[in-house]
Amino acid sequence: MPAEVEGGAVPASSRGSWTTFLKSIASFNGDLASLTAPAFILSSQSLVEFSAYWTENQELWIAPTKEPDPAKRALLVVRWLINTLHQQYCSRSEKFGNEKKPLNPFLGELFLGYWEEGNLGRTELVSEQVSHHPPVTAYCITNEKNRIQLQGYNGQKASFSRTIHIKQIGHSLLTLYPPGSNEPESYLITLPALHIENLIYGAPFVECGKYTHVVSSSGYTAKIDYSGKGWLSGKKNSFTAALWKEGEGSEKKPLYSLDGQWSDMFTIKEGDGGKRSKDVETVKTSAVRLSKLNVPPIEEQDVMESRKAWGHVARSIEKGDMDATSAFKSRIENAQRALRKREQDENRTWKRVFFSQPDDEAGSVKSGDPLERRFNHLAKVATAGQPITSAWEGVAPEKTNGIWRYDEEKGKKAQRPFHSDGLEALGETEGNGSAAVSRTTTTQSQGQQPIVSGQ
Ligand code: HC3
Repeated sequence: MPAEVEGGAVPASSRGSWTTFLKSIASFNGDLASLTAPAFILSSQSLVEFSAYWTENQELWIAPTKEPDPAKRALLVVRWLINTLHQQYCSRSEKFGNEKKPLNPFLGELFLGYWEEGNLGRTELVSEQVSHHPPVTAYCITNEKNRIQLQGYNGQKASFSRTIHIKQIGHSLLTLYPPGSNEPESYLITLPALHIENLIYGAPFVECGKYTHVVSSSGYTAKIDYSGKGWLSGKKNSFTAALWKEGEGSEKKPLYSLDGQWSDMFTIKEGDGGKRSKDVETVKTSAVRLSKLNVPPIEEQDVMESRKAWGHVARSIEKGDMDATSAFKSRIENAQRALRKREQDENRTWKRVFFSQPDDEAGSVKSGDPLERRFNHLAKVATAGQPITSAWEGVAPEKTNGIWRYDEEKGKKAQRPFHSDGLEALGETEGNGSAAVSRTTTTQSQGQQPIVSGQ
């Protein structure tokens, strides 16, 4: 069957279940976790792993730390970010449009790893599911050698109108030190809206919508505007972007303009990108060198670490055994429900291993910390001077169960086993222990150290 007819890209044996799935999403409640998708569209990877996509392009991520000129440095940040979109939103489905439904992380799920590249040094990744209702993932990625850190958190709110639309709630904060400086520079990065394209044909891919703001404490601001393929014209994953200095330029009078496809090629030009603008660089995002993330071997992982915890489920999905998939998933879900009930009865809450909310007494993050002060300033620029109310989805605490920050004190203390009741949290007992997923690699990584204390 040609791919352009309804369900045309779906294996013949699954077309019925695809039609049923399409009907069910027309009335779903906005909670992505509640979508029951057919077996062939299930991924064995949990969303908690997606945090790694931010900096698989290690060289591009670290490049701004070597650039003394603040405008060029801000441009390098934007160049890294646009390349990151390729990893985040299409690296899983580039060829055939087969974006799958990831596993929904359970509260406390962890994904830890590191990249280590010759002279780039070691970059540690910590990703933790900090909230289940609503689902929120927090992450922190640090390279101490180059004094750069990216941290953030995100949740998703979905709705249906002709296709699945996803609002991303949360933000990311990049902090680095310009060469030779001890003054940190931060960049607030807002998250784009998303929608799923090609759903009807059974070959889904992600398209970005609306815009992303990048606001720097050095005074530079960038806006990336997304567009996609329309009925008659346009190319998928298209964008235009402008970078300017607040008070000296504007979106219409930028220092640099960028345009192209974030999944393919884009061009950086000086000025407004008009005919007389000089090309600075053309970048092919799919050709960018990616670094390999090292994840501890399964036998060294804690029970709450993603690939260990989902081992049975992942293998059942890979084998196409739906009964086993549901049974193993239910075991985790039931154990989680029982644990939440017990916590409620005992008037206690789940302890997050690496992240805290500002001023939470169980953590060391304070709303007066320098990073929080820089964040508040940048958020005001991003919201055009409006007070940062909960209406702004870059922060909306009631939709993400709070604001989440990497807690350096917790990070220093964190070590396996991360929770005394980890086995119970997953419904694991002697004899039904967890199993490995095949995607394993090298040695152990620990909690992160601060790149510079007090930032
Ligand atoms: C929408 C999405 C889940 C969320 C994924 C997020 C927003 C997670 C945070 C990362 O930093 C960026 C990111 C990338 C991809 C997003 C996923 C794409 C598809 C998935 C849906 C829940 C799947 C919908 C089901 C189906 C069958 C259409 O694929």
